[in-house]
Amino acid sequence: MSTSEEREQPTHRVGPVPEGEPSARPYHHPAAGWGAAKSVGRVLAREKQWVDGPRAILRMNHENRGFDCPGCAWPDDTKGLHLDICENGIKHVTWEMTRKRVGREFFAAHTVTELSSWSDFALEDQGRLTEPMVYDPDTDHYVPISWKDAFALFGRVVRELDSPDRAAYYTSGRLGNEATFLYQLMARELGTNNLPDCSNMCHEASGRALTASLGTGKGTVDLKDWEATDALFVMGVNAASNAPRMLTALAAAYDRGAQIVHINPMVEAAATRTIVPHDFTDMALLKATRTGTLNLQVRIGGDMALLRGMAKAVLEQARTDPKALDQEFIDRHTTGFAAYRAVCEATPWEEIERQSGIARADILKAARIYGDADRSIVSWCLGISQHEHGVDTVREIVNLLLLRGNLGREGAGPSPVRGHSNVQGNRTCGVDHRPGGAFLDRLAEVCGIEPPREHGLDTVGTVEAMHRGEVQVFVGMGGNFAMAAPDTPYTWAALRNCALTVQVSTKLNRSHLVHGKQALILPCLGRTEKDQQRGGVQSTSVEDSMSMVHLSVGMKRPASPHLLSEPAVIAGLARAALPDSATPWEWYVEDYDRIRDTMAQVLDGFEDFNRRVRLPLGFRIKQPARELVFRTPSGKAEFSTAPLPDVVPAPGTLALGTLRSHDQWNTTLYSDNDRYRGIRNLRTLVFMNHDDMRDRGIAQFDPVDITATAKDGTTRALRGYLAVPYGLPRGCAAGYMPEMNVLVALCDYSVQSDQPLMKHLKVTIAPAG
Ligand SMILES: Nc1nc2c(c(=O)[nH]1)N[C@H]1C(S)=C(S)[C@@H](COP(=O)(O)OP(=O)(O)OC[C@H]3O[C@@H](n4cnc5c(=O)[nH]c(N)nc54)[C@H](O)[C@@H]3O)O[C@H]1N2
Ligand SMILES: Nc1nc2c(c(=O)[nH]1)N[C@H]1C(S)=C(S)[C@@H](COP(=O)(O)OP(=O)(O)OC[C@H]3O[C@@H](n4cnc5c(=O)[nH]c(N)nc54)[C@H](O)[C@@H]3O)O[C@H]1N2
Ligand SMILES: [Mo]
Repeated sequence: MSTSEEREQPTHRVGPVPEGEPSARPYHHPAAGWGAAKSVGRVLAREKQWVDGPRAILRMNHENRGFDCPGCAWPDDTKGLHLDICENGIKHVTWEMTRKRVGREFFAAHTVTELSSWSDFALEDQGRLTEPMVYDPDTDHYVPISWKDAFALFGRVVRELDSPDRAAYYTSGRLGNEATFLYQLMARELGTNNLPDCSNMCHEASGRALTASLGTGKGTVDLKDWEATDALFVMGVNAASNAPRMLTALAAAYDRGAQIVHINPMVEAAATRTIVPHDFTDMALLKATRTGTLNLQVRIGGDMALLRGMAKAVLEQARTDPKALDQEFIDRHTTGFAAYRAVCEATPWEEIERQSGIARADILKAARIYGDADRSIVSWCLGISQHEHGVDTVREIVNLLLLRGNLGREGAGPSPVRGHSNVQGNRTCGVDHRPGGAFLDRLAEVCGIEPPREHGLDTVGTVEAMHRGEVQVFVGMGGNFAMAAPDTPYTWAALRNCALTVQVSTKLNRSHLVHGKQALILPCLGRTEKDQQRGGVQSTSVEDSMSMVHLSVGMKRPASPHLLSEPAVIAGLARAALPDSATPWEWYVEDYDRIRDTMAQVLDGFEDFNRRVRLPLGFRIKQPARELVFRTPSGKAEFSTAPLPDVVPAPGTLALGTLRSHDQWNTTLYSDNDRYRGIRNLRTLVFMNHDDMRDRGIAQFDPVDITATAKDGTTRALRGYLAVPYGLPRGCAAGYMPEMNVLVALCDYSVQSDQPLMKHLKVTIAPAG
């Protein structure tokens, strides 16, 4: 294997050109509040959206009369969806609603080679795509193509493949449920389960762990539980930036007297205090509410040890206090308890302290909070899942919850914070490279197709297969694969190796420039836009982090008359590739109720879909684990007994995690600032512990070289990044995605979840050479 240094290294800037000199100053204001309001004003001004922007925001998330916020997957308020908005949701909506357009004149004026030197920010900043384009290799320009010819090109290439497995169909978690269902139907009717998705890089570990422990791939709690719980454990999430509406729930919990423990190597803004953004009195009076009662700065990857320490403490307590455990729950609903107790007893405190980086006394504090609470919720995001031992760690979360019967009752249970607004719905509706047999049987019966039974490729597998030439067609239904996937140069070489790449997108991005021999850009409607079909204005449904399914209806005039909806694009692709298909693709697109009627027959929990999705707040998909019904081999909730992983960095090395700044949405950048971490005008940075910097003779803003060593021994480097001292535990470092994907080797994925190790790179950092 060649080292990445020999491959094409990205040299473009990701964020915008900084507006001034870099600076790093601690942020002393509460999260949200006026800092957020000011930032919203700037965004509305930049996109020239003073009138439409606020109007759209008032229509967001409103009892099935508005559209679902295309931002994060945090659920809507339970009290009738009043104005529960957030700064980053507004940024995201206005990003889609911009008045700027990128039409055929733009593509005529710029070659792909020229555009490749532009920043990712500048590409998206051109505005909304307006018509289908095809790559012309003779001139190195994208040129207009009709929808009919674009579909025909796809159909021709796909029909010529020697196997349906030579194509892969990627989804980013934006896609509505109806389009998702059609998309997986197309792939399976064609004969492949190659359905890589962003979940493969996101919460794959959570899904696998919860399925193994509880027989469900999802969390079991909803917002009402958040409102009723006594203790919240918030792990590995930067909520103020990435799930800002969680701030409201945290503030309310604090006001109610609940305990809130934040477990994170960084003390993030959501761990301290907030001004609830939609509470106008609080805003006017600058009234801040605390959002945390205890902070534990765990070492990167040390969460499992911390959780085991808490469990050990609960078990020690149980020797003298019969109420420490919920023995009745354990006896009736679980299996494997004795083995788990033995593992906890056999794990020495010294090892727990060393691996977690937390002193025993502090672990005992957290354990006491857990032991004193009648009802506890553990919530988590990427800080837990994007690790080698992500599955074991999520299972350890469940172990801890089971000890005190924190499942199947109000105010208790596991609560993963999902990423994209419909990433959970994508899985529910069939985007899964490892589909279950029962689902395929129903799909076969209802849709009259012969779905393939062998597992397909996930994200990492797809990159490998494209590299080897085994996958020759890549379709991206949304997303920005070239930047989101690991090992940037390797992924780019893989995409360039394809015969055809098809990107269905709303805005220009890097994945249009890093393309196959033939390439299509297919522009689609955004969620805010009116979707007019033969049967009238259509709505689509989405599922949030807490399994609530509700309708989303766009109302804005489409950015261009030539845009198609995602279901229409999929139907066009499918008909071209499957001219004799008995699936009524065109008929489905005329009226999405017809798609929903089919989905109701195929998908568990979607009975009577069309009626229930029109209820004022939609409906909640039934959660067997919530009812204490466990679809596990034993029929019970299963304790796990994995040994603690060794996560202590080798001498001289550091553990580095990649994360998002406040002003970005995955690969979409809004600015070079990271307000809550006090950073301005700088993205090419690495946060380091003060003493780790001193040991290496590095001062603030010194340029450094970061070298990552992969599992296979190869190295990847980023040069000239600026060091920023930050309150991180020793041995831990952090920097921004997607820039740092250059450091993530493709072979560095978890053997448990196949997820790239985006939160745990083994690096050395030295003054720039
Ligand atoms: N505005 C905005 N909202 C978003 C997104 C966005 O980019 N912008 N992205 C969406 C998506 S797809 C997702 S998946 C989510 C992501 O939401 P997050 O999970 O918050 O995403 P990251 O920025 O990667 O931050 C990871 C957090 O985990 C912490 N962490 C890192 N390593 C560890 C560890 O070993 N243990 C613990 N306990 N913590 C650790 C980091 O300090 C950081 O606070 O947000 C979604 N919402
Ligand atoms: N190093 C590192 N890498 C990571 C992560 C990390 O923490 N660290 N996080 C991973 C995670 S959690 C995720 S989820 C992935 C995200 O990976 P992706 O989902 O692939 O990336 P996004 O940046 O969310 O995709 C943005 C693009 O989506 C398109 N888009 C926006 N709205 C729509 C729409 O309505 N329809 C369609 N068809 N297209 C639309 C736009 O063209 C835009 O350019 O990245 C992963 N990559
Ligand atoms: Mo994600």
